[in-house]
Amino acid sequence: FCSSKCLTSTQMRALLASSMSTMYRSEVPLYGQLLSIIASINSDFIRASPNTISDDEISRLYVERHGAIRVGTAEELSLLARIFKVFGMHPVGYYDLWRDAKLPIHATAFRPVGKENLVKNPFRIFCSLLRMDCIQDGETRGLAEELLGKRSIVPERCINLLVKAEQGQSRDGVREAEVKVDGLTREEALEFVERVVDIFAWHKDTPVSLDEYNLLAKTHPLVADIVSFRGPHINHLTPRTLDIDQVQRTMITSGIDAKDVIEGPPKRENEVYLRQTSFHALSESVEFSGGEGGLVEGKHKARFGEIEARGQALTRKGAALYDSLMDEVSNKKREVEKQRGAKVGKEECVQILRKVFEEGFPDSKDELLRQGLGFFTFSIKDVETARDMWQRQEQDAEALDTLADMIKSKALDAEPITYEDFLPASAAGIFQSNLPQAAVASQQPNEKSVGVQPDKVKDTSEARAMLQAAVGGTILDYFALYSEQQSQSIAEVATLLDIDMS
Ligand code: OOG
Ligand code: NI
Repeated sequence: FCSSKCLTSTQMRALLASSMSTMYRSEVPLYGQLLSIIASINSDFIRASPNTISDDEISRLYVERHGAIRVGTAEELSLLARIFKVFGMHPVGYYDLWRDAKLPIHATAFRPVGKENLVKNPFRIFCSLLRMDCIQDGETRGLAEELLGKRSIVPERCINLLVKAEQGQSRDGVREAEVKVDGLTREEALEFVERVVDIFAWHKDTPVSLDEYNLLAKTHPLVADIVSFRGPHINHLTPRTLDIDQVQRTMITSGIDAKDVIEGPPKRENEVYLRQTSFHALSESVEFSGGEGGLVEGKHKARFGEIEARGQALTRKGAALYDSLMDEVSNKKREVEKQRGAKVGKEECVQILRKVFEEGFPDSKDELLRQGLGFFTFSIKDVETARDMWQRQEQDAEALDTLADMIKSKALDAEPITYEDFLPASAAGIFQSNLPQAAVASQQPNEKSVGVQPDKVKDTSEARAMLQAAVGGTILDYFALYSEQQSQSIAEVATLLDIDMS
């Protein structure tokens, strides 16, 4: 009924991202300071090397952000999955952080799918779900279940608007751009965005007492963060930077309490995957219930600011190579520490990482393509040469080699596909660097001190099935999405050259 005046899911996503950013800047002023550091470093970078960044990248530079939230129950996650769908954000990827880092959660990321949607606004939310199966302490579990059972994170008005929006959703449109949210009038859509942002606001008052909070936190600080509050407050937002190494240095020289090292791969000529760093979670005052005047002052640490730099998406083969090199880095560090009997310093960590990747991971477009390590899209530069080379290729030639040869001969151009997802090990590093030290120590086999001592932990496929059911039945596989994008690009080139390249 709302014809041209209703909003598209992309427009709503853009509004969501910018309203969240405004809210977070006022809640966490240090995040605002981080944004201005990034803006000036990005400008310096563009001025110094104006041709290294594409027009698409420039146009989405200041909207490229992600945020993270943590929810307590499958029901909460289900509601949020329905809400994010209205914004064109779909669950992609499964992250088992218990398996990977002994954190009592698992996660998916809600994000736009399809090139056009990503170019227009790539905002995504990393969403963790508490895993009761990872909490052995009965008292903690009981309290957590009671608190979560009592709260409702989405107010009734917001649910009504959601239902209206869903009634207008006639088709799935996961990859389509310009999906109109025609169940809502323009006014209702704007109100919906505002009410959705409210779900993620910070509430300094909590219905739990200090003793209850301490019980939850002793089991695991993440449990306390997830169940003690009225809602799933946004715990960080992440703008993009063109020079993450410079941001890291500037944070340190500006006296910001930054993370020790940048997560992810080292700096490369052809950037791959995702590099991230952050300032540590702030200690914020909280009003616990109880006490004389009805409340007790205390502290809680959860909210921080993060920066990301995205590179090329890796194929399964590239991802396996990345993982094995990361294992090598850990082994090398451990070896050095054992020999020396002391921890390796930040600088040395960076050196080890750089060396292992220099030796083990190709850093030229040609090799990344030829060895099938990274995903690309292709465009034609010289039709005649391209057609000629394709037709002359040997019967049993590898398609990737042919493409690489065509690029060498300037018949084709290849553009790396940007990685739009998350890295389990980096996510674990980000979580851990923002937890109190006692909990970090628990990553070692001795977990007794924090009380997360599961005996009935679900295995990854069981846990995944549970999360998948909660988000509506499908978690998209990001390898499949990138691979689809690459194949589609090859098919388009083939059509233009009027040959069959499949
Ligand atoms: C999420 C941490 C993961 C990332 O960028 O890897 C994450 C959280 O702290 O809730 O956001
Ligand atoms: Ni993050």
